[in-house]
Amino acid sequence: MDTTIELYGAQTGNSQRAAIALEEAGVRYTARRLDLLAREHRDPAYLALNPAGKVPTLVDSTSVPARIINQSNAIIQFADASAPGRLAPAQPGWERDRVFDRYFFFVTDVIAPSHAAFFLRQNGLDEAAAKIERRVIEQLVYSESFLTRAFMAGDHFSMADISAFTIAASVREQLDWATLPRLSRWFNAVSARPAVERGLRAFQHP
Ligand SMILES: N[C@@H](CCC(=O)N[C@@H](CS)C(=O)NCC(=O)O)C(=O)O
Repeated sequence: MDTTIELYGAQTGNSQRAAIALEEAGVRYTARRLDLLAREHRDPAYLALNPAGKVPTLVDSTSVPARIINQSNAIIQFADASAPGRLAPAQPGWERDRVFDRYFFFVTDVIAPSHAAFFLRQNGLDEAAAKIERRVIEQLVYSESFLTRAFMAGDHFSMADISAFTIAASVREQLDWATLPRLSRWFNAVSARPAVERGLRAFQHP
C-alpha cells in the first residue's frame, strides 16, 4: 500500500469526487476514512491538516514540504496535473475550455446551491431550501442538453463527469429518468466505470 499520498475523507460527495478524480487519473493514494459522527474531523491532529475541520484533505508527502490540499476541487486539479489528459485534454484549446465550462457549471450552478439548500434545511428554512432544491433539479435536467456525445464535455470522460456524477447520484430519486434518456444512459455508463466504483467505495465502512 502506497502511503505517500493520503486522502482523508468520509462518505460525502466532496470526498467521493476527490477520490474518483485520483482513481480516474491513476494516482496511487491511501484513503484515510474519518468518522464524522465520532467527530474525528475535529481531532487536533486532523485540524493541523485542515483548520476548518472539513473533509476531504489530500496530503502529498512525496514533496518537501508536503503538499496539503483542503478543497475537493483543488484536489481534482491536483489529479489533473498529475496525469495530464486523463481528466481534461492536456493541450489548451476549445475542447479543454468546454471541459472547464461544464465542470464549473456543475460545481457552481448545481453542487454549490445544493449545499446551500442542505444548510437551509438544517436551519429549519424548509421553504427556501425547497426552492433551491427545485433549481438544482432544473439544472440537472438542463444538462441533458450537454450530452450530444458520450460524456458531459464530449467524447471523453473528464472532470465535468466527476462534478456531475455525485450530485446526480445524490438526487437520483427526484429525477424523472424516463424523460431524460441521455442523462440516464450517461449515468449508467459513468456508474459502471471501475475507477468511479473504486472512488465511491474509498470511504465506505470496511
Ligand atoms: N468547499 C469544501 C467543502 C468541504 C465540506 O463542506 N465538507 C463537508 C462534507 S461534504 C464536511 O466536512 N462537513 C463536516 C462538518 O462540517 O462538520 C470542498 O469542496 O472540499
